[in-house]
Amino acid sequence: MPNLLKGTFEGQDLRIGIVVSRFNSRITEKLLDGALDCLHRHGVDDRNIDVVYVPGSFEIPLAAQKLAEYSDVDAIICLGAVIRGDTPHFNFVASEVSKGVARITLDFDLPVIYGILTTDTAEQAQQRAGLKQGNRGWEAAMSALEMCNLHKLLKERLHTASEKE
Ligand code: INI
Repeated sequence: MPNLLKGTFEGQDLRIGIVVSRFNSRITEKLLDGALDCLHRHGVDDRNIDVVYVPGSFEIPLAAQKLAEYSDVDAIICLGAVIRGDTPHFNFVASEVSKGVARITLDFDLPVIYGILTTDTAEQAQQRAGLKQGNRGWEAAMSALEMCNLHKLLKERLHTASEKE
């Protein structure tokens, strides 16, 4: 039987940062509601949650980077909605935000969760923000909880392993 390393979903004692875009706020507020509901249900205290608003998804990486650099959060959840029908530069905004989030998570060795919807229509985004297709904010919060706990576990294991050498 191999050693299984899995993150739990326990939220007690975790500190979480959330960066949420105001662009398409009717959708992103639903994502935020979903994320907060998930964190509360898993034991994260409101005093340990910082919510940072930015104008649009393009600005999410800068705010996430500041949280990663200057706060003591265990994970950051990024929430936004980029809708193809709304913008001729859909590909540009979607690609910049995904590159930014991917860079920060590795540069800061911190779970930074991509909870940004990229859809063709507002209707598709609504479906993924609490209607038929679940709530991407809730799912992003679940990923944050799991990755926080896995990250801590891996750090402990690798630290212990390196001490033995
Ligand atoms: N920002 C979004 O989060 N979603 C969009 O669909 C969107 N559209 O359609 O343009 C959008 N644009 C704003 C962008 O993120 C920046 O805030 C803006 O360009 C200022 O830098």
